[in-house]
Amino acid sequence: LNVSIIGVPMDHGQTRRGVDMGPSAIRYAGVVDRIENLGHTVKDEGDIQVGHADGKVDTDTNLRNMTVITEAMEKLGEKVHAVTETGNFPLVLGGDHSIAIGTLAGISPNHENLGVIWYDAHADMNTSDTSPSGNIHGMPLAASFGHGHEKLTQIRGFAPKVKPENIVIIGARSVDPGERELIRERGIKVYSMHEIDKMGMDFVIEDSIRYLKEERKTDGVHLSLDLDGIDPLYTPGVGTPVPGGISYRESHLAMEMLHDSGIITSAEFVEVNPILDEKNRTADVAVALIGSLLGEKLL
Ligand code: DIR
Ligand code: MN
Ligand code: MN
Ligand code: MN
Repeated sequence: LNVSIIGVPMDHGQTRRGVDMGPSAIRYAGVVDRIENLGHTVKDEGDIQVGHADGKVDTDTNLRNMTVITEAMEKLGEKVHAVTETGNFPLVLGGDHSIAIGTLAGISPNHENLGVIWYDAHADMNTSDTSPSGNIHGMPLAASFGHGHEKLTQIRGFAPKVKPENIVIIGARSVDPGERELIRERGIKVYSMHEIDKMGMDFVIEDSIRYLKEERKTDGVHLSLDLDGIDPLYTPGVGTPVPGGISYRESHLAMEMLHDSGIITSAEFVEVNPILDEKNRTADVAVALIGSLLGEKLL
């Protein structure tokens, strides 16, 4: 594999500063060596330029830091698209989860029928109308299937980036009322913590692969992994920790099974905030999981 790393030092999609240092924290934790040691080649493409923002919620749209985010997402979308055109595997490092809007805008045109796995404590399906916070990091999944304010849905001039029925959410345990309604209405497949506890991660991933590959017949799957999907015991350096999450072992199993399936064609790891962390533990977990996703095995 030829892996292209793209950093997105952005914290404007929520209100806790420091997640803009996520790409640095993940690089510091050794992501390049970890991937190269698996026999892949790595090109670090550097960071997308992100402007400054005043933290205000736009009164017309109820979107916080709207302009600076949409500008950065246009740039990220262009960059990710250029990388996919070279045939490299895009690995995007966040940054808060609003960056998924740009990543998917870049990936989507190279697929007829893209699938998405959203590994997260949250559904990230709010809109400017339903959001309790105005924080765009709570909206990227809705925006990507074309739901929400056109400022977010129309990045790179088209919508949707993915069909709602090609999405699988894994690890959800904090879902807002508007999101719950949308999940039902659009038929989004969700494996919440309830299903993970009851059926095990082995079944959940096996069934997600079956669903996306055989039933939905996707021609590539993007993994969007929010580190808050994992239990804050293991990943304390995130802005919105929710207890009762996916374990470290379950997450490695999930990444290993996804690797073996061969369905993953791009990935992003988001919400690493070294300021809220203990000795960069969360970036260390991100790098370990990236290793498993890209083929690391004990034996
Ligand atoms: C909440 C939190 N649902 C919101 N979302 C988070 O602001 O829309 N997503 N933390 O990762
Ligand atoms: Mn998220
Ligand atoms: Mn193209
Ligand atoms: Mn989350």
